[in-house]
Amino acid sequence: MSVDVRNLCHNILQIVPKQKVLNMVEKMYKEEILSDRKVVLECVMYILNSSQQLDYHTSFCKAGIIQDLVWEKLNTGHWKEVCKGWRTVYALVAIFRILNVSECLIDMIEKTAKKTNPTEELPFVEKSNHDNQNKRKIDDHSIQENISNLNEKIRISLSPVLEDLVKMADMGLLLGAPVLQNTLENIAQQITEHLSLDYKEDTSIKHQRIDAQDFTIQDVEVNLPVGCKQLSQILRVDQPSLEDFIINYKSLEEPVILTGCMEDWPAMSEPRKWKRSHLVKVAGPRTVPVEIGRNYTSDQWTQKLMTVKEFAKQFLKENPEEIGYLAQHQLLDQVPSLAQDIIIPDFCYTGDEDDVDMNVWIGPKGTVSPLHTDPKHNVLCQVSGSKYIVLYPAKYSDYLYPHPTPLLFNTSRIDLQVVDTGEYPEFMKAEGFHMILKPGEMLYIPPGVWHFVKSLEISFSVSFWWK
Ligand SMILES: O=C(O)CCC(=O)C(=O)O
Repeated sequence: MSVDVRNLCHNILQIVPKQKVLNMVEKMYKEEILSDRKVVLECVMYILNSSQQLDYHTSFCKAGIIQDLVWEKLNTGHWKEVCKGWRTVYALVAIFRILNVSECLIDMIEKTAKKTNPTEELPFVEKSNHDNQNKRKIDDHSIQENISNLNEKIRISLSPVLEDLVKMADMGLLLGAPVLQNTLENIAQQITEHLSLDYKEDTSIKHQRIDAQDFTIQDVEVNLPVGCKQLSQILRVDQPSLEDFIINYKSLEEPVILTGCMEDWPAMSEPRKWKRSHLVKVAGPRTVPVEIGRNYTSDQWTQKLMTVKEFAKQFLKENPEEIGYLAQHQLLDQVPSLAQDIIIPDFCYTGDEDDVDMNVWIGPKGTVSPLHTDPKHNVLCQVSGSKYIVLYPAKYSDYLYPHPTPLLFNTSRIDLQVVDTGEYPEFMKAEGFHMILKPGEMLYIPPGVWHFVKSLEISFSVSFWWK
């Protein structure tokens, strides 16, 4: 059902009333002992208290100055040493600014509806030819009706403003501390759902191939130098029972490909099939961290924050200029409507804890996760596109030359695509496996098992880690 912009803004104001934000800031102010944060909190209180007197633009800009100042605090020194207090202030100011814009939009829509020519007066709205053709006199006695007409007209043109609000909420979520019970999550989700109603596929970019190509292992396998052990194929089992899985694979820490276990995932078939257009529709305005570069061990590797829409446009195509990987990101927690497309496999509930870490791995052909290990059980589920994967059992760790640095201790120094046996001679003793993981297949990777993963085409995967 279509929600108009004014209703949407009212909903946002109901998620968290301004007074609640003010109460929290006042409480923090009373308890704060650090003098510079006390000054910042005092400024936030001033803006919140005087927001009735200040015009929207002034209070939005003043709050922006404070947010920039706090941003500096968040970006000084190591992230893990950033004080939680600054992160809380950052999130609170983000909420305030979103509420401020929502109030402004409501005011603008209501005032404009009373005027003769609505679009003439809209401060944020670019007038389109279509709007100009549709000029008509607004009857002062039916403001409500005019508001809905107006809403219809400005829905699309206000989209950039609403997208900015989602960005503000996501930045508050990514950099801020959790405050006021999922307020920022709820705001971002509501606006994203609203925007998805107007989603139109971007036809300027070639459509991605939806059907997975039929690769053979000979076409895509890594070329190991003479003297190295041949890679073996890995077993595929169709819909094993939980008992079978536990006895024959999990308890023996044996990797295995599990087939036929994802058939009921909404993400595997229309209308919720995971592909570029669905991702952009459901999560387009959300801000996510994207890994840019060959892989995370290379010198040119970097991370950038961008919206899902920007990521899809720049990287989810057949020949992107560079590789961008939305890797190991908890997108399903960030965008709950996307989580409805997947079903957590029962295998994940065979451990000591019910907590399951879900990460998405989305990128074009050529993304590489270098040979590394993780400490938890994992089922890597391939939703769309195929991946080439090499595994080495944990017992060969000494032959795989882990990096000596604490940050990369779980990653091998060996680049499987160009193995240098002169530098890493012990590698020749390691016996591994390889496979092509196809859409609809899950790979069980036991803890400590080394894995190298390369996408063969545009690929969407989800990993589930559990203890
Ligand atoms: O798919 C990838 O690129 C890597 C997946 C991975 O490393 C994992 O699931 O632990």
